[in-house]
Amino acid sequence: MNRTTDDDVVVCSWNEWDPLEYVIVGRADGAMMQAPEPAVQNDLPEHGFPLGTFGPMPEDARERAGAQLDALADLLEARGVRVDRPAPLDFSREVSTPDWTQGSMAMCSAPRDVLLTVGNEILEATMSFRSRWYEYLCYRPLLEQYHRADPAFRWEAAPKPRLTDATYRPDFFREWESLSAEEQRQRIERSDWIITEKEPLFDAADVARLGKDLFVQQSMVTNQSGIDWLRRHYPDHRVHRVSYVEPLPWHIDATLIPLRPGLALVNPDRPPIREEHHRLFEQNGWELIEAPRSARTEKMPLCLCSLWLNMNCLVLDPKTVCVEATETPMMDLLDGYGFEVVPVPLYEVSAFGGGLHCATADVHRRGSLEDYFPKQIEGF
Ligand code: DAV
Repeated sequence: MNRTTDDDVVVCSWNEWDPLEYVIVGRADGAMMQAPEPAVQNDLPEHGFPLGTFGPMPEDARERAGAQLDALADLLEARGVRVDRPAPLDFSREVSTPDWTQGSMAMCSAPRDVLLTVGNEILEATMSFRSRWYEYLCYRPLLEQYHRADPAFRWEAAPKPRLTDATYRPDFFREWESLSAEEQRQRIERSDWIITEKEPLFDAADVARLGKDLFVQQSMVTNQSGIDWLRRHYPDHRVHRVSYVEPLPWHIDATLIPLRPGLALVNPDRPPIREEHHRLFEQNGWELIEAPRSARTEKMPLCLCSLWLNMNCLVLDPKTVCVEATETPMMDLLDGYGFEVVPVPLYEVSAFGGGLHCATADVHRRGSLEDYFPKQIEGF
């Protein structure tokens, strides 16, 4: 249904590039290096967090990241985009369910990980870290408000996972380190990661939205069962299960970034496992551009993402794209493709969950549901 003429539309977004009118921008307040849990092993002794330790992110780093997120919100508002912000919890608190107790939560700087907007629906993802189990609460004040304001808004939540020990492969990280390159390669090809198939799991940031086609990456935080759940949840979409040659993948938004109809960025270090991936794009007239390497050679202290965050752009409309302000090679590339490139300083946020795409979640883009891949491939 094309709802874009309704005056009362609050929620609607079908893809990653239609003109952005309303967005959520994350916050760094209270951010924690989360307590150890089966899915996460942080070992950063040189930056104050040796294996097994946790605690508040350093106050000066948190302030710098918070200031960059605030400036991003201001920049978007100055360009006419309406911006909402989440309500942080006390992330230092221990939390529990009947099944487990977790020493702390994490942060709310990456709304993209939690909220999946498809059409007039926002779906709260299951998440797969115990430290992120309650993160959806940061967005509840906003979702309640949208639900009151927009009679067509569909507010959905995926089944909350149990996250018992049966959800994780024991000793995964130790075992991974002990594998030969060839054994690692075989596990990459099988998408054999830390989470089991016990229950459906996905992070919203493992989904790339391209109109009728949703590309969902199987990863350290998204399992096959989660992708099956999404396929049943979106019967009018085509859900493609994808994976790439990448050790320990999490989130598709530093691997495949759609820019406008017919054009997407791909990661030259992470080719797709299945050849059908590129064939599907090519036979529908899409051009795939290999992303240039980051202008940086070193990651921020405490950054758990890769340098490929340079790909993690936020498209404002099919002619305008926000790029991290120091990523000159990426800016030059997109400039060459005719985009107006908006440089946005966001490097400080990289230790707080990601880049421009991670730090935002769509509420409304002006556009309708379109089919950009009319020629499908059987079984992909
Ligand atoms: O390549 O490290 C980071 C994306 C986080 N949302 C990467 C993926």
